[in-house]
Amino acid sequence: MSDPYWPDVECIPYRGPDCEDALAYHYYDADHILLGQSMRDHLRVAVCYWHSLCWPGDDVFGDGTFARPWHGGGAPMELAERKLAVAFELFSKLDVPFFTFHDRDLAPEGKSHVETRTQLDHMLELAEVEMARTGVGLLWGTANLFGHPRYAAGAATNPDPEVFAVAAHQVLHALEATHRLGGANYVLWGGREGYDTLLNTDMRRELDQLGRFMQLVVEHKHRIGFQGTLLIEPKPMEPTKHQYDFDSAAVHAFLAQNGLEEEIKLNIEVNHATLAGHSFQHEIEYAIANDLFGSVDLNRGDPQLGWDTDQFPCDVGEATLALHAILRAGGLGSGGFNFDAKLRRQSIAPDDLLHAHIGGIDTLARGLRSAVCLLEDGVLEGCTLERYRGWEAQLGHDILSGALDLARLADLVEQQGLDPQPVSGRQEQIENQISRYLR
Ligand code: XUL
Ligand code: CO
Repeated sequence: MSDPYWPDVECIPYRGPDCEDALAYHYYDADHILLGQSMRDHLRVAVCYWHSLCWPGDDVFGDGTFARPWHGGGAPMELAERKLAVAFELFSKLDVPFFTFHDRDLAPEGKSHVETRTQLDHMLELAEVEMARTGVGLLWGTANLFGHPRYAAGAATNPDPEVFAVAAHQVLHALEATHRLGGANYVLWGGREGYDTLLNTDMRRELDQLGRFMQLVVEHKHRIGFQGTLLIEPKPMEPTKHQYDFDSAAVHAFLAQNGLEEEIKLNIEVNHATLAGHSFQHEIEYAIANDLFGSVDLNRGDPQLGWDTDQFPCDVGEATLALHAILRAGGLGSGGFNFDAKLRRQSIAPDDLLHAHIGGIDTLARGLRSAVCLLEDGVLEGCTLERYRGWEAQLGHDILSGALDLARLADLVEQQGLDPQPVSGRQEQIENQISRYLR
């Protein structure tokens, strides 16, 4: 057992909004019941392994700034074991129910495929012990199909079928690892499934390869009896110029084309929505409207920077609207809220990692409290129902049921002298109302 990284910190308690202690939750009261369910079960918070434990704080211009003791000064597997101990110290001190990981976060790649698999197996054994000891569960696992140079031209969409095969080997083991740890979901993020230039890209071929890859994953999921949900995480670009999983709508079309709509749902990330030119709420609403909602990565971007800054969330209004939509649709199901979020490079003190998560989780908790109040008072339901009321009457029914064709509809307009009048959309009034509900 290595030394604790935060020796002076106990489990972060809930202290309420008036407490001055920064190492406490001010809004996230895990056992507090809202709409018949605890905040813990409503939010299903997860901490991610890769940014919080693995990332050294480097960027395209500079080296790592964090100097974590488990990042150097030992053999790779020894460091992986130290990292695992700190990871579970972090998860349990934050009192979160879940974590998320890529295969390579847990165990480094070995000199051969067999060694890689053996190393992952060893770390899974240790992770099982830590999960049993702390009660922390796995929200989802995934495979890193973008870091290794072999994936520079994509994994499933690579022009070389041998790369496809190696990616398949990797996903098989990451999926089985997720199954072994009792994961609630398995995520596929197509970080390099796209192109840098169209000049040498056969788009049709690459999309077919991606479709085949997903079918293989679905088949294997059923073969091993994994009950979790498969999720694709849309992102429009970065690292490549264009990624095929551009946004929820693009993934929807891809799933429909490959007969996978019943098999794969979506993991929606706030800043991926922004990068695609949408709001987070749009992506959530699109997924729900098409029965594709799965889970959320809650990290945000920066309004001035056009890349994926992966910042911890701090916008209560945004969290409120997302939670309102999710609650109205029946809740998260097997999904959760994952903090796929990075500290800023200057946040080098060990407790910065705690403050970042506390702030993010409290933002989410405030969003939940506000969304529950909005729902209980039916604020948005009321005005939305009113807006579409005409569709409940005879004309609306006849249009949608197919009772009227285009010609009969046109006749009816003349016969009845229809003269619909514009009505106010009342946007500002609704915005004011929402702002009064923010807790
Ligand atoms: C990258 C991203 C990934 C996925 C998992 O932008 O969000 O970390 O969440 O591979
Ligand atoms: Co993500």
